[in-house]
Amino acid sequence: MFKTQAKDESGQVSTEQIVGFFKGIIEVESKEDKANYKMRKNMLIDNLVEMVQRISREKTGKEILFKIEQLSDAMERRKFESELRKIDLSHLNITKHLANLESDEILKRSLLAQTKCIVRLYMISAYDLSSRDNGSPSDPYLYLTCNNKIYNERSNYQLDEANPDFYKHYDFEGTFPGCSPIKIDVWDYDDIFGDDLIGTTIIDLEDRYFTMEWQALSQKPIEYRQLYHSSSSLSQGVVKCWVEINPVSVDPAYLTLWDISQ
Ligand SMILES: [Ca+2]
Repeated sequence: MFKTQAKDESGQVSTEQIVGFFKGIIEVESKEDKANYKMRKNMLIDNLVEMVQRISREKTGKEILFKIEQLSDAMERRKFESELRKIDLSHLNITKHLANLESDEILKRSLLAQTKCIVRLYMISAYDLSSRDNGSPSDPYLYLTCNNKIYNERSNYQLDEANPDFYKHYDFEGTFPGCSPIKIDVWDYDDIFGDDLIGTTIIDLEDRYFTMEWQALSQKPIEYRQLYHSSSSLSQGVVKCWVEINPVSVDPAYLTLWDISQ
């Protein structure tokens, strides 16, 4: 590890090496501001919860079993949402508002816990793929990697197609924090001269997992992602896809497996 030596700015011999990068949150604030913020936040949460419980009492005669601390748990969040549906409040995005208000605490808890998740990537289509063949469009296929798991769709390449449809989903396992990004490579199939990479896009999963606003979305947004190749600064095409991340502890009954097959 310390075999190589280099001189630093002061001319001293240094054996320092970069062996990794730190990713984290740094809070700078005054004690007073923090106390005020906490008080205001708790008041908003209490009011919101009280409103929900009042409506629940009126509609069903009982309160919803719910604790704000449970919002960091994806399973509990879904249970709470299904209770809100029963009293016709699902359209108000209450879970999302509560999760936003409580996001600092939820984030702290989820950063301290190791959560094993299923990462589900829905690949819809790609378009405007640049050609890697002389005089004809590429013959594209997907090559997907995440945490050492690989999906190689080489045998499903699509002949002369700059705008291929995929309509398939792919599951990966990952533990948060620490999950690697998903790497989406689109390759051009070529039996004679060898396959060529058309382009790559990388989806950061931790950014999504640790963003409460993203977590609270029951339908994750479709992403249009540009593909890039090291040989050019220009986009080599676009893939259309979306990602879902759910703890393995979540009961599949609470998860929707979207049917995107044609
Ligand atoms: Ca080809």
